[in-house]
Amino acid sequence: MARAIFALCYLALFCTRQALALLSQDLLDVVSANLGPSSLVDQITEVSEAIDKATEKITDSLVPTTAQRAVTSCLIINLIFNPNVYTESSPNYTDNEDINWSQTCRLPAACFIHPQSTVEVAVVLKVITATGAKFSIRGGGHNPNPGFASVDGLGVLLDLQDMKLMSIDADGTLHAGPGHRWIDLYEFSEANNRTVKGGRTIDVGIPGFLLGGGMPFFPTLHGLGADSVRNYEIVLSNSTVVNASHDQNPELFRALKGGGSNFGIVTRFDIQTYPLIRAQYVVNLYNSSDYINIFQATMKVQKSMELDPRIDLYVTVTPTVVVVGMFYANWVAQPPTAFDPFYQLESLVGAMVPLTNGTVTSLAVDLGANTPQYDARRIPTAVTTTGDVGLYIRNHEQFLKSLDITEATFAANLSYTIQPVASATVRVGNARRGNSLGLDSIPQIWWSMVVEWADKKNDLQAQRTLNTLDDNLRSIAKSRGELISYQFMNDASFMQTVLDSYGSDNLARLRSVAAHYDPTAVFQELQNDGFLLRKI
Ligand SMILES: Cc1cc2nc3c(=O)[nH]c(=O)nc-3n(C[C@H](O)[C@H](O)[C@H](O)COP(=O)(O)OP(=O)(O)OC[C@H]3O[C@@H](n4cnc5c(N)ncnc54)[C@H](O)[C@@H]3O)c2cc1C
Ligand SMILES: *[C@@H]1O[C@H](CO)[C@@H](O)[C@H](O)[C@H]1NC(C)=O
Ligand SMILES: *[C@@H]1O[C@H](CO)[C@@H](O)[C@H](O)[C@H]1NC(C)=O
Ligand SMILES: *[C@@H]1O[C@H](CO)[C@@H](O)[C@H](O)[C@H]1NC(C)=O
Ligand SMILES: *[C@@H]1O[C@H](CO)[C@@H](O)[C@H](O)[C@H]1NC(C)=O
Ligand SMILES: *[C@@H]1O[C@H](CO)[C@@H](O)[C@H](O)[C@H]1NC(C)=O
Ligand SMILES: *[C@@H]1O[C@H](CO)[C@@H](O)[C@H](O)[C@H]1NC(C)=O
Ligand SMILES: *[C@@H]1O[C@H](CO)[C@@H](O)[C@H](O)[C@H]1NC(C)=O
Ligand SMILES: CC(=O)N[C@H]1CO[C@H](CO)[C@@H](O)[C@@H]1O
Repeated sequence: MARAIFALCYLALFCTRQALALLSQDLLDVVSANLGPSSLVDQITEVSEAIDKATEKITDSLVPTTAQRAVTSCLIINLIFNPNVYTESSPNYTDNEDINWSQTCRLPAACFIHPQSTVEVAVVLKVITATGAKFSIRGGGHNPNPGFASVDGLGVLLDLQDMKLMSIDADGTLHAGPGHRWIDLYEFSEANNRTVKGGRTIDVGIPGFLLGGGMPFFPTLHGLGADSVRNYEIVLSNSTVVNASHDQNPELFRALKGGGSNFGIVTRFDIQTYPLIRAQYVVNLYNSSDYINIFQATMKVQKSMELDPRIDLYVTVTPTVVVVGMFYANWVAQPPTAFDPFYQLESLVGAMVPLTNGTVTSLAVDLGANTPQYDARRIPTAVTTTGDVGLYIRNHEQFLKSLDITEATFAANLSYTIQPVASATVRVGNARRGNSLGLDSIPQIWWSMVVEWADKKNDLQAQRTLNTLDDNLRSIAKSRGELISYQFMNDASFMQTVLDSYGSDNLARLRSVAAHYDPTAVFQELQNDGFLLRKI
């Protein structure tokens, strides 16, 4: 639709000229509609002539190129928001490129923009929509899919890292800006004797995690990350700011719980916290050759998760060792007997994290401190199944075959994680007015498979390997009647169609919310990439 309007305007040059000639006035309108500070009004007024002159770069060309749109956007935004805009000539430009977990995402945007407030986001978005520039939004930059929270030199990147806000109400509602990483929220909540449901790695960003559903520690206790969000403050495509909660814009509220970046730019999350969780945890390493016994133990703990919501488990399988995180939401004299199947295994080779009484913060910190950190190109894929030892064994046998083939062709690390999700996790979400994910309340496994490699020339090979791992698990599960269509956005690759996996009813609701709140399809057409409705 946005493109259609631009196309019409190419034909009638006058139309474009008229739309853009008013840009500086439009920007002032955005500031006043959002009660922005007078300093911002002054700043725009001061450079209004330059803004309107800059737009000539677009109005003067019959068919502006993608590059012209990006450059013009950057130029106008720089006029207003310097020094929070970084272009190729800025000394900090490469720092901006490198804020990403996977090397594949370190892309050279035409400019990196760091808005300082919601009204600045609204102004920047107005410039982007007026120039028709391609853009991406970045929170913590942990999504490993290239082009999602990164963009090449033909687009602009909105980096929300400076939008840090943290406060907590007497009722335990935490207000958080999108610029935080989970460690900030963990520490702040715990200083207030509360626990927030966030990522299991301290430097994962708040916005991407929550918009994708969010797998926290102890998911059986209070549901997924998104299920604890009470309100989103969001900038819509026409630069209007609204709240989405179960009282205001309830359909948008539901859509944002798992629907990703299809509806707007979230500028604040209001999150329910819980009385402080005392976490007892251990992370053990087992010899991978003992996989049959390890999977039997896994299945037994999964069954216990249905009975005791304080149990949390993850199992990461690598070619040499299996990493088993066993967490319990209470300090108990002895680890619960539910974990005995693992304690009884003879293949224990050591502890990555020894048995500790701590909190979710210390757990996340200890996990990070003991996980090897190194730069790599990485890509994950998400598969969901019901749980069954036979499936785990058959899948592992295929994994070993893929490993052999890969070893003979290129240097890569393959691994996968079994994340058990108890039926109660889904019930919590449903009780909180639902989310977009389309999950059934049954015990299930969210698999995350990862390929990691170093050399850019192996990108395609890595993708093929990942697809093989994904296909194998899917076909084994399907043949056993154990495949669930759901794909967990936070662990999914760009090759997957996540929103489609939520089921046709949910997809239809997401489409209708997008049509209502983004009638000109800015987030579909101008946004560079993502788990977008346009791709389905
Ligand atoms: C080491 C590691 C550990 C992880 N652990 C977990 C875990 O325990 N549980 C879990 O669920 N996931 C986990 N993940 C996955 C992680 O949650 C996702 O990759 C998530 O997208 C990261 O959030 P971010 O803000 O860092 O993302 P970004 O990469 O910044 O953004 C992700 C997506 O969200 C969009 N976006 C970002 N901010 C906004 C906004 N304000 N408004 C609208 N759209 C926005 C981006 O455009 C992009 O499409 C992990 C990832 C890594 C690399
Ligand atoms: C820019 O570089 C300076 C000096 O190296 C550093 O202090 C600052 O944090 C950097 N800013 C960003 C946004 O990377
Ligand atoms: C948190 O709890 C401890 C122990 O009960 C108490 O001493 C402390 O004052 C509490 N802190 C806050 C911020 O409520
Ligand atoms: C959103 O809700 C907050 C808190 O209730 C309120 O202060 C703010 O004005 C609301 N914003 C809009 C745009 O309605
Ligand atoms: C795992 O067991 C195999 C034999 O089954 C042995 O060769 C290997 O060294 C063991 N690995 C570790 C990490 O203990
Ligand atoms: C954890 O706390 C419990 C209860 O206070 C105690 O009995 C147990 O020994 C502690 N465990 C560890 C590993 O510190
Ligand atoms: C594989 O993992 C090891 C650490 O376990 C790391 O040192 C190595 O660089 C990785 N290899 C690739 C190709 O990423
Ligand atoms: C902005 O978009 C929203 C959602 O489509 C709509 O309700 C609102 O009226 C629009 N505001 C303006 C100023 O056009
Ligand atoms: C700027 C920044 O955060 N860069 C990081 C990108 O990711 C690698 C790997 O985790 C880190 O080493 C960099 O510091």
